[in-house]
Amino acid sequence: ASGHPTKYHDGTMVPKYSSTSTSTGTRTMLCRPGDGHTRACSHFQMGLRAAAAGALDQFGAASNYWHLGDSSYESLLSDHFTAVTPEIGCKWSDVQAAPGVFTFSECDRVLEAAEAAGQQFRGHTVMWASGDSGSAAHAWPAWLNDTLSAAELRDTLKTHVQTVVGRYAGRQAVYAWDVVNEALDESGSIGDSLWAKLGTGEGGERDFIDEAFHAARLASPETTLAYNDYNIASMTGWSAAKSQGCYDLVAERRARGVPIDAVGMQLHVDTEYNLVSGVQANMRRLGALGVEAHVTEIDVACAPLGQSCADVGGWTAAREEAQAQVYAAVLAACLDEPACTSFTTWGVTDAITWRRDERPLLFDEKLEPKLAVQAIRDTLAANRSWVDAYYARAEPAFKGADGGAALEGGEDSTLLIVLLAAGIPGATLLCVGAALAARHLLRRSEKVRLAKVPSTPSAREGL
Ligand code: 9MR
Repeated sequence: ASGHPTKYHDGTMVPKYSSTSTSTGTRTMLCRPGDGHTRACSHFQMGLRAAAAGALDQFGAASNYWHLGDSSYESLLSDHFTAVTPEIGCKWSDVQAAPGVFTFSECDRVLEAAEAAGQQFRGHTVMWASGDSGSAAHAWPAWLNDTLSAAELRDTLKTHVQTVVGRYAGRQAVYAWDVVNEALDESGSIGDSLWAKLGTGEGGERDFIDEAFHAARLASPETTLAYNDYNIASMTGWSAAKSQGCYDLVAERRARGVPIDAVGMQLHVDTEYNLVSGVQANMRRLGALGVEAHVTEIDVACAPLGQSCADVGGWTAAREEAQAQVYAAVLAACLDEPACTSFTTWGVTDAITWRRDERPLLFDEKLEPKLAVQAIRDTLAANRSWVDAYYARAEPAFKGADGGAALEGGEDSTLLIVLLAAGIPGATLLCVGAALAARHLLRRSEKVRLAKVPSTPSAREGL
């Protein structure tokens, strides 16, 4: 696109995608009914947007304002997604790079493009809790440091939240804000950060999380307010402790009247991810708390974080298929849980992503659809073959007779995973048998479904 930077913040080059020639000129092939069939077109016939519209409140993608104005990129965004989240542009360092000086042009640009395309918008992210992760460095202006006293920090936080959330209050397209991002450490405790200066919330004083959510609610009473984090999605397996910490953080604060409406599960995962049943169980327990679960940043890399495709034997057909299965399984979990209303991928194309060597998104570097597009289309159309394949491959113990993804309890899977990890074959077999028998009984009994959680706070209060 004309005018967009050629380098990322870290100095690496912004990759270029190339367009496919069609009879209508040079434009990336977007398949619609009646188009001539190429490899890409045989994957799908029309945009995912229409298929997703009735199934979810939002089927979104992170949008990068650098690339707005590029017609191929914009077409992909608007043909396939009902909502966007600004990947950059609305973060602290973007909107208040200098103390008291607010600049909203980049954030506005993403919102205005979404409005023009008839899409919804998720504000991301009002504040970043920890300053220690690599990506957070970009979102954390240098002036926000511990030379500020506790009182100054509290004022700074309240002013920032109210100014940012307040600016967009009443804009129809804005369905939610990620108010606090990444406050928990891997053990599930609130991590160490500058904000600790505001106290721990004991003795009636508000900690930074309380303060941020109260300020956001005050600024925009109708917006759904979310706590957003990574490694909190599954309540089983290696993320169980952090997921529990997130649940406790939300439950305890809601009990005190802190307005947290939703939990954003980032879901930066890879093709070997095998905890989707635990994600679904977590969505259910959050729903029981009256909280929405949003899949906010899913991407499924070919390799674990820090590795590239080359490190794991290259990008193969099997990888692409496994990727499609993981997308389908998480989407199915979301579709099956009334608490899960929103599903957002962290970008659109492998050409524009923070995991540039790992091919994590739905469209490839030439903006052509990958198998994951077909998997999502099929799953939205209630064809669960990709989901069945995921469970058969990644979580065989939980593959139901109908291939469904439902897991009726988290505890037994945690035990199973522990036993598997401990390598106790006899106990594992017994446990698999018990889990299958329990599933059979549960499936026969009447399933109590949660009432659909309304999407606006006022509607929720009316319940
Ligand atoms: O993908 C985003 C990348 O382009 C930015 O440089 C970085 C810092 O602003 O943030 C990345 O997005 C992060 C998101 O805001 C929060 N969750 C983790 C995402 C990946 O690091």
